[in-house]
Amino acid sequence: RRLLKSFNIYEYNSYANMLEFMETVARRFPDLVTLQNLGKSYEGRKMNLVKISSNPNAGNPIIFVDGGIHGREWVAPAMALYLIHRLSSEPANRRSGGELDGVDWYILPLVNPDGYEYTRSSKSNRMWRKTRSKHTENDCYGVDGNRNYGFKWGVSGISHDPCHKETFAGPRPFSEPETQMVRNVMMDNKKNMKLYVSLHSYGQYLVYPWGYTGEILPKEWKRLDNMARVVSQAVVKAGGLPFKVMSAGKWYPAAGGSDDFAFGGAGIPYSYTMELTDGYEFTFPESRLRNTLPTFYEGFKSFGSQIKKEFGH
Ligand code: ING
Ligand code: ZN
Repeated sequence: RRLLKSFNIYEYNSYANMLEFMETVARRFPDLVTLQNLGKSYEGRKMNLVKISSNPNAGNPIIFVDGGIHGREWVAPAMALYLIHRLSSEPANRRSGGELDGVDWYILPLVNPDGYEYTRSSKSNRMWRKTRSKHTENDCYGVDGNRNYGFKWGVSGISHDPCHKETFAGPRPFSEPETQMVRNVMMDNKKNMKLYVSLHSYGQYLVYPWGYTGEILPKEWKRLDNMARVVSQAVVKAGGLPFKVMSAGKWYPAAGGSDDFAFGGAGIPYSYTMELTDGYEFTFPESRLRNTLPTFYEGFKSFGSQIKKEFGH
């Protein structure tokens, strides 16, 4: 049954539709879903964190998933919304052994709503990646949100030129309200937060710290690698493509990413960047969402059961 007349979970929705969807889910499942207003994006769009928990006072391990820090990567917020939809709407999830049994899910589906809406406007640029902030007198806009986090900020894979269209790291770490909000969610919940996953596209990679260098790995790299491989197998079993699993910096080094901050700055023990889909670059066809999003959901179920096994009580 459709939650909203104008809403289809297998479409690329507008920011306004996403906000309405979140509010509708929270209203329909008030004992399960709560919204935390984190503040506003640079252009003033409301940012809601969706918390899904069947027992919010139990001190369960928390899984934090965000998506859409890069405007053009449309499949990322679509997947985050689909995750909200599946987790909240299936009564079996609440029962023993279900996805919500002993694990809490915090989901921020669209970290960069300004950039996303910019890519949706016919007058602008479908390939926009950055935020839409302005830090100079000239006509250049935006910061790469995934170069703006304050862990080893600026040491690799970045530009200091505000006019650089892809990887301007910002005038300083956490210059953007959007990255500040994600940092605050991590820091405010670091005691129980055990897993962070940032959704991007494209390439079908599942990568872990460090991103700032390909020369060294965290001493815990093997357990990061193992968890990712189990997730990849679950996606394959559901009919999806396998993930290429490695450290982000071995793929290509870039500093100031959210996954490095989660792991090295906030001390979250498992942290990943997940690059969804392959073969279509940033324009994954809307018609393929219906068959593809469920395969990724099986990956998140695997994350959930692995986190529960290691940290649940
Ligand atoms: N990819 C990430 C990026 O921000 C990444 C992946 C992050 C690689 C950090 C290495 C280090 O470039 C996309 N799709 O944005
Ligand atoms: Zn990205």
